[in-house]
Amino acid sequence: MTRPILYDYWRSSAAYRVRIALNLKGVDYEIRQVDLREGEQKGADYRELNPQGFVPMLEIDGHRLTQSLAIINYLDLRYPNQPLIPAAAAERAHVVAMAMAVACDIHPLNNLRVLNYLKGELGHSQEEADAWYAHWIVEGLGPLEAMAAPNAGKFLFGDAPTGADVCLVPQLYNARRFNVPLDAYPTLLRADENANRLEAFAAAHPDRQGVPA
Ligand SMILES: N[C@@H](CCC(=O)N[C@@H](CS)C(=O)NCC(=O)O)C(=O)O
Repeated sequence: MTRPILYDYWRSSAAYRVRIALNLKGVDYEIRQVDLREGEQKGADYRELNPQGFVPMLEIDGHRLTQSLAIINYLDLRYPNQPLIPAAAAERAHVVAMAMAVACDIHPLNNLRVLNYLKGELGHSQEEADAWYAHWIVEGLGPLEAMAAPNAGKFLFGDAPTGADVCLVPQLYNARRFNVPLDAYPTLLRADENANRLEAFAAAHPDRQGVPA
């Protein structure tokens, strides 16, 4: 069987989610870096493969998959060991809602192209872009803390990692990079700490990708 190929960027939080999921599933995969700083994602060659011009993209089983949540869902069905999305309907909806709170409501406001547009075409300063970043993190993490707390254990839902933790950990990594205070989110911090103790999460960390900053 050919090894899956992950089109990745070491600091991309959406790609970081997929690295974690692949590691949790124990999938042996190959990485191809798409250098976002150099704009490789916008080049015709890459756009032909992924019209959205984003990482991650995963080539697997003869498919070319895009969108991190869709990829995680595929992996969960394809490799049923270590389930990332619970089977029971209400639990499933809860875990997916937490994952989407990060992936759909926080991350898109803070990704590279949005920050570049603010600082470029719209002429905002780095300070204003940082304030924008922190604002949307705080707007998103407060409600996520409240959503998670009642059913959290070691992780955001119970005592095993789910897709919600897979989305949380990269988002908190990003928040720390931008010096956003996180003390107000004890449930999120507990899940993050427990997740980072697992090799599947630790090995997916940007600093472990062997790419110089
Ligand atoms: N919703 C997409 C978001 C993917 C995304 O925004 N990827 C970023 C890196 S984290 C990217 O490729 N950005 C390229 C750019 O902004 O030009 C997913 O979850 O996969």
